[in-house]
This record gives sequence, C-alpha cells and structure tokens, in this order.
Amino acid sequence: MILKARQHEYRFPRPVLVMGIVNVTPDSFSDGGKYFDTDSAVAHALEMVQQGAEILDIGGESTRPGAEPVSEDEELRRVIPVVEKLAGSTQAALSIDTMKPAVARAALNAGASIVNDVGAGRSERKMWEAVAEFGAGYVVMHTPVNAAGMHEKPDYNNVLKEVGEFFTERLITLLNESGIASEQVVLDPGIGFGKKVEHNLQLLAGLGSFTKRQRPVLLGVSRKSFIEKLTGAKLNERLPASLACAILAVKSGVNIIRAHDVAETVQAVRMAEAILQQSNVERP
Ligand code: 7PJ
Repeated sequence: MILKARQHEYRFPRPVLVMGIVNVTPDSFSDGGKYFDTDSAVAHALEMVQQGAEILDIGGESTRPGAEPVSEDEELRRVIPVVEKLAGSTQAALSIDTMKPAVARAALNAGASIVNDVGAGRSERKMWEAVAEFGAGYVVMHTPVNAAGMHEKPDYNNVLKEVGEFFTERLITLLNESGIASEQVVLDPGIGFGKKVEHNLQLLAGLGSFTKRQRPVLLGVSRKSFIEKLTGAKLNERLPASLACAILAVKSGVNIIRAHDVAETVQAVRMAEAILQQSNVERP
C-alpha cells in the first residue's frame, strides 16, 4: 500500500506516522490562542518535528462546538504565512485542515501537500479539483452528511457499517469524478464528529474493518471530549486516555495518529510497535 502526497511518498507497512496539530486559532478547544501568531505557531510546529512528527496539520478554523465561523480571508491570513514558513524550514509533510476549497488551494500553492478535509461529507467539487491538480494527499474524514451540524449527534443503526459505506461511496465518487487517484486517499472515521460516546467507542473497537481496505487510516482522538464523558478527565488531563486509544489503534493497523502531544504519542506508539513485532514469536 502506498500513499502519494505531492513530493511525499509513504510505503506501508512502515512505522506509524504521527501528525502534529498546529492550531492557528484563538479558540480551538484545547490549545486555542496559545500559538495564534505566525511565529509561535511555526516554533511550536518545528518543536513537534523534533519530537518525531512526520506530518504537521495546520488549521485556522476551530471545529469546536459553538466556535465562531471564520471568513475565508481571515482563515487565509491565519494559515498561509504558517504554511509558507514551514515549507521553507522542514521536510515534514504539511497538511491543511480546512473545509474551504480556496484555503486548500492557497495552502497547496504555499507548499502544503495534504488536504485534510474535515467537511468531506459535504465538501465541494472545487476542493477535489485542487487536490487532483496538485497530486496532493486527501484525508476523507467522516462527518454525518446531513449538514445540519457536525455536532448534532445522529443515531446510527450500525456506525461501523455506515462509516464504511461512506468511505466506499466517497472513494467511488472521488476516483470516478474528480481525477483523484486512490493512492492519494486517506480514510478517517472522524472520532467526535457527530458521534455519541458509544459511537466513538464502537468505531475505536472496530478500526480493523477500515484498516483492511488497502488505504491508510488516520485517527484523531487527542484530548477529545468523549474522553471526559467517559472518565471525567478535564482538557489538560486527557493524555493517558488519548494514548490508550492511540496504542489500540496501532494494534488495529491504523497508519497515522493525529496528536497534540507528539513526544508522548511517538514514544507510546514506538513501544506498541516494538511489542507487536514480537507477536509471531512462538508461545510455549
Ligand atoms: C480531526 C481533524 C480528526 C482529522 C479535528 C480536534 C478537533 N482532522 N480535525 N481527524 N479533528 N482528519 O482536534 O479535536 O479527528 S479538529
């Protein structure tokens, strides 16, 4: 299995890729405001690369429930200088986390190589055109297709089946209608997007049904609020549960982990991989 994202090419199996989160927002739920200016966002991103992040996910619009929508101009103003500076200073792949085609295109022009489309359930064709034109990687993240709001919690008869069907439908549409090659596509079940705690748990337990599809799977669980609903852990106390999810995801064959706490996540994931490599040793 291979993932192509402009100049980057990843051949799997290979060590899990950790994607460090770069929030250039005043209001992201976990670190909003902390790295809001260009220089601190860039410095934070480069620190994550030192800690082992191989992909940086740069976002200028918070998807937190109740967050202010951001205009296209403002989103561009936030993220493009960060993409430009990072493109000139790191080999890590740059991913743009956006729902806006114009932001995706501008980021690709500035040196990004992956489009992380958190609005994949309702994104526009223009998004796909930009991805196809640049030969970029494309993350298809599940959100409930009903645009009523990604934070409404629909009921699913079988969330694993419905997310799987969404991937199939999206893959067919993308491949047939947009000129995006399957080798550019990454699948993401969209933990926390339009899902109740039980749906998140069912998806995490059933990740193997996605990892067998011959496309890389990305998982974003870092510090998410379902952890608090389950354990009571406040925002800055959710690292242990985030790591538990990451480790089990590695066991299920997930290829990319999106994380705030890169050093800790890399350490946990490398340990899990080392143990899993011994799992074919004969047991007495
Ligand atoms: C995700 C994301 C995720 C992908 C966010 C947060 C909310 N992109 N962007 N997957 N989550 N691909 O970080 O909690 O799970 S924003």
